[in-house]
Amino acid sequence: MRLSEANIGRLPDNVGVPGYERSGARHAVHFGIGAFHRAHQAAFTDACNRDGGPTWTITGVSMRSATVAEQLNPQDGLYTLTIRSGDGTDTRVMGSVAQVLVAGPDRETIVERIASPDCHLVTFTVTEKGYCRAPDGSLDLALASDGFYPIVSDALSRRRDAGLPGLSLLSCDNLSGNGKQLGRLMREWIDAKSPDLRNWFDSECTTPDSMVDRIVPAPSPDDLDELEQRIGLRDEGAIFTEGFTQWVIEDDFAGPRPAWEDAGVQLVGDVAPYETAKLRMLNGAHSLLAYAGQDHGHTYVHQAIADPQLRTLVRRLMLEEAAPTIDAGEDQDLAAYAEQLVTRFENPALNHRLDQIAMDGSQKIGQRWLEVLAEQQNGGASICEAILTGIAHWLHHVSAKARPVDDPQADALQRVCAETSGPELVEAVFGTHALIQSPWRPSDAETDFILARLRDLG
Ligand code: CS2
Repeated sequence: MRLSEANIGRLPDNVGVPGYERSGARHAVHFGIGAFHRAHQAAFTDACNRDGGPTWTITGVSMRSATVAEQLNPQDGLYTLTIRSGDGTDTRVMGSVAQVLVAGPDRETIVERIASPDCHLVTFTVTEKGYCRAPDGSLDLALASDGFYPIVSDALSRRRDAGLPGLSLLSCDNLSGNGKQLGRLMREWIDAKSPDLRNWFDSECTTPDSMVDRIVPAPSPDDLDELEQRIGLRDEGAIFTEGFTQWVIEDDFAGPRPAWEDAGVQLVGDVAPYETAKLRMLNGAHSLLAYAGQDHGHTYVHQAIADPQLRTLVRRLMLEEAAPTIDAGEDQDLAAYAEQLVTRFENPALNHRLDQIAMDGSQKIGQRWLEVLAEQQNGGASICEAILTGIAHWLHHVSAKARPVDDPQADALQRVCAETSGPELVEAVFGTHALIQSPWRPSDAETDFILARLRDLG
C-alpha cells in the first residue's frame, strides 16, 4: 500500500506528518526536483508550514525524466524524509510538494503556473550542467533551448503582459555566485530571444545568491524496502539524509517568500564567504575522495575518509590549499569547519556512494579546485599537491575505458585522453583553449606533478 493523503493515518506514531492544510495561495515552482531539493528547500518549507505561517506549496518540475512524477503524484506529493545519524533514524512525512510536472509534456501547465498571480518564487537545483554554460562561461544557446530558459522567459513575458509583479529566481546549485550567474545567463537568453523583456526583467526580478548544504545520497532499493518494513506503507519517493542542514541566502527578494529564517535559514547581505568555504572545502574534498577513493578500491565516502592516505590528503586540501583562499567572515572558523566536515563524511549510516559524486566532474571541478589553484598560483604559493593529485585521479577516471563516464564532456575528454599525452594532455584540458571552464592555467611544475601522479596510476 502506497503512502498518500488517504493512507497517512496508517503510519506509526513515531513518523511525523504535515498536520497542516496542504493548499494555500502562495506558490513556488521548482526546477530539478531531485533528492537534494526534497531534503533541503522542500523540507525547510515544510517546517515553515508546520510553524503555522501562511502555507506555501511547491510545484516540482523534472527537466526530462518522468520518474519523480511517477513516484510522487500517486502519493499526492507526499514523501518521507529520514535522517540517519549515529543516534538512529528519524522519519517524517513532508507536505510542501503539491505536484510534479515534466518539462516536455507539461510545458504549458508549467508556464501557466509560473505566470499565475499565486506564484512568487522560481527556484532551481538543476545541477551544474543544467545552466548550459559553454567552456568560456557564456550561455550555450543551443543547449539552453532544451533547458529551463525558454520556459521561464515565456512565463515572465506573460506576467509582464498581465501587469503582474516580477519574481525572485533563486538558484540552489553548487556554483560560485550562483544567483549572479543565473541572472547573467538568464539575461543572455532574454537578449538573444526576447529582448523586449529585458527592461522589465531588470526592474522586476531578482536572482539572490545562496549557499546550500546537506549531504543527500541517492536512495537504494534496499533503503525503500527497509523503510516499508518499518512504516508499513510503500514510499517510492523516500529520501534519506544526514542531520546537518544549512541554507544561507542573500536577502534580495522581489516579493513574498516563506519565513525560512524561522526554520533556521540565514538571510545575509553577502553569501560569498559561506559559499566559497562550502564549495572549496566540502565539495572540493568530496571530489578528491570520489576520484582518489575509487582508485583506492572504495565504494562509499565513509570508507574513503577512513583511509589514512586519503584522510591526510583531504585535510591538506581543506586546510592548506582551500582555506588560505577564503576570505572568512567573523563567525566562520575554517579549522573547526574542516573538523566538522570530516565527521560528516565519517557518517557510516549514510552510505554515500563515491560514483554519485564523481558524476559531471567537468562541471564541478572549476569552482571546487581550479579557482583555488588559480588564486594560489597568483599568490605565488607552492603548488597545491592535494588538488593536483585529485586532478590526476580525475584524468585517470575520465580516460578509463572500462567503466562509463557520466559527464556531458565525456566524449570530448576521452578523445583528448586517447589522442594526446604528457604536457599536451594537460594543456588541452586546462590550457588556453581549455576543454572545460577553467580560470587556471597550469605551470610547468604543476603539469609535471600531475603527469607524475598519472604515471603512478598506470
Ligand atoms: C557532492 C554534493 O555530489 C556531489 O558533487 O559533492 O552533492 C554534496 O553532497 C552537497 O553539495 C552537500 O551539500
